Amino acid sequence: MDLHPSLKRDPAGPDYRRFHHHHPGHFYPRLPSGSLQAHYVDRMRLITSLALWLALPLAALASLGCSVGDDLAGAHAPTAHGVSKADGGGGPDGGGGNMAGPAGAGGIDGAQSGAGGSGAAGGLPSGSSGSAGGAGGAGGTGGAPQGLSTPPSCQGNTPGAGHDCGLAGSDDCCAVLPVPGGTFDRMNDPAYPATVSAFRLDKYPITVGRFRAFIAAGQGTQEAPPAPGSGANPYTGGRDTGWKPAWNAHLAADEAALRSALHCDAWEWNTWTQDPGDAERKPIVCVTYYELRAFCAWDGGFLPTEAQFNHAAVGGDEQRPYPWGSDESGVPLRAAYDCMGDGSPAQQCQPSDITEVGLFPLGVGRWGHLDLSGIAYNTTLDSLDDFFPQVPCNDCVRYDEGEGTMNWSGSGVAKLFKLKNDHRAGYPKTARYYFRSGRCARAL
Ligand SMILES: [Ca+2]
Repeated sequence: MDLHPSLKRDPAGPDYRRFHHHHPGHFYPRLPSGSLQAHYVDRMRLITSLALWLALPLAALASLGCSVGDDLAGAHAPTAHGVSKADGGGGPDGGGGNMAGPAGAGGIDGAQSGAGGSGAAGGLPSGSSGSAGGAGGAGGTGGAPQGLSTPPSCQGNTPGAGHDCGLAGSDDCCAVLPVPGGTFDRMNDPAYPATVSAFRLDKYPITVGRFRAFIAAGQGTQEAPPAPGSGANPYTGGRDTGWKPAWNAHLAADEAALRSALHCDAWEWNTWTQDPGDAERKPIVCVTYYELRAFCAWDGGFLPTEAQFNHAAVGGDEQRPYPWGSDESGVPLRAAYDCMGDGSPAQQCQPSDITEVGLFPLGVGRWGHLDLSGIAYNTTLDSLDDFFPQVPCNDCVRYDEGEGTMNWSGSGVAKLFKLKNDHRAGYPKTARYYFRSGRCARAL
């Protein structure tokens, strides 16, 4: 039986501890995923219990049931598509289970119908917790740029690059939210304390629509590389000095080459389409560390350090196990993971499991950011020359010319443990994966 291409490349599955800086291509056996998924087999029961737990108003409950019902209806259909069984645990990102063949777009309908039913469901975040209420407020930033002008990627107000993101389909895809400075324990481990300065972080991963604007501006290739020194993260004690001309060689030769490269996955787990389509609000995947750096430099930002990203994900001194907190009872409603993002049961893996951004407001982080876990890994600035985080860390970054970089958050096919804020994964900087994306950070 044919395996997913990434399984052929890497039978153990690319993951941290598998990629070693000095032995690129060498991977260790993956960790057993245990029986976590056993807790999530009955989505309807979950939905009911979560709704009761939230004590939602009757109207909101009805709305939720409707939208999820659509998800389920949409998700059952794709199971009829050709599905190739890849051994459990062998999933590209630890996902395992069934890896879908090409096509299988049925689940997308489910996701979109879920979003369509969101007019009322938009109230969900404020009903879940105080911090979630902050996310609702953040949606309001769409109408009024905060201080700085709209990032270049959203100035064209095109699909996925305007005000059509999130569950309600009206949030600013380029929303940027402040993250207060503070001291916290990286990976929720007191052995790795860190202090970060206040900064800003994009609410969402970079969408296909925003990356399309980047390409339309003639960017991202050797024909128009970033200016030397641009895109430097200013919260690294001067260690990140921005774009280096030597990196130009890591960019695609021209636009045609870039467009082709963005179809990195032969099984069509790509989100990029040559023409604008149904995936404009999905995260751009198949991008390299260098392309993400170039994008963020053009868009007025820079890649976050892993300390910055983890700070936002754990909610600083709240030390949340997951971005939303510690609750594990309703995770399928908080993040796209384990191939459930399209509403299907666990491990029914389809390209639709790489969902649009912002469809899981119950997974909101302390400061309003969404998708801090799930859908696709967030690439950070840090190089991978040592597994252990740096100590001490005061706006620290591990920054060199190493081949690997550190990534956080798990993906749409990742097991639950990879969504936790103590999980990070190393991948080569120049590699392209359907489960890796990124988001930009910005100065105050
Ligand atoms: Ca699925």
